[in-house]
Amino acid sequence: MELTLCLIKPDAVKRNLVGGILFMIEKAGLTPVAMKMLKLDQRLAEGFYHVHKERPFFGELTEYMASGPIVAIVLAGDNAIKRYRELMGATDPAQAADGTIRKVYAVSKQENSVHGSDAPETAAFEISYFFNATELVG
Ligand code: 3AN
Repeated sequence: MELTLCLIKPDAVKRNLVGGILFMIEKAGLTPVAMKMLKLDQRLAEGFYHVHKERPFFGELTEYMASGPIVAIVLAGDNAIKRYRELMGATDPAQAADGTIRKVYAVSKQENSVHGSDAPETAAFEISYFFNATELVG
């Protein structure tokens, strides 16, 4: 059993896609064990994406992530990190495979509807960024 962090990003929350995205996640056999809606401020968005701080799109990315409510979800399952990354699809929706969340819902490379941890170390950091151990259930 592995845990990973999913964020439903502002573009998707604004377009009422929380249920549609959760439907795809649950149908793929990944199980939510913690969930909350929140609105990041600029500082929290920058802390979350600190690994990208040298990238040219860092300012735009963090502004966008603080532009509206998001939903943070901890997903559990065997091999959850890799399985959820596959379900999300490529960063650029134009490159995303059929049946992936980004192929179905994402608007652009930036407004790409969902985030997923990419390795066990990042999953541990990202889950603890939003949740206390006592908030993980199931
Ligand atoms: P992924 O979310 O697929 O792991 P990363 O980690 O390379 O992608 O990028 C983190 C986030 O930064 C992406 N989800 C996307 O919102 C944004 N991003 C990545 N590449 C670009 C880009 N070229 N232009 C604008 N935003 C980008």
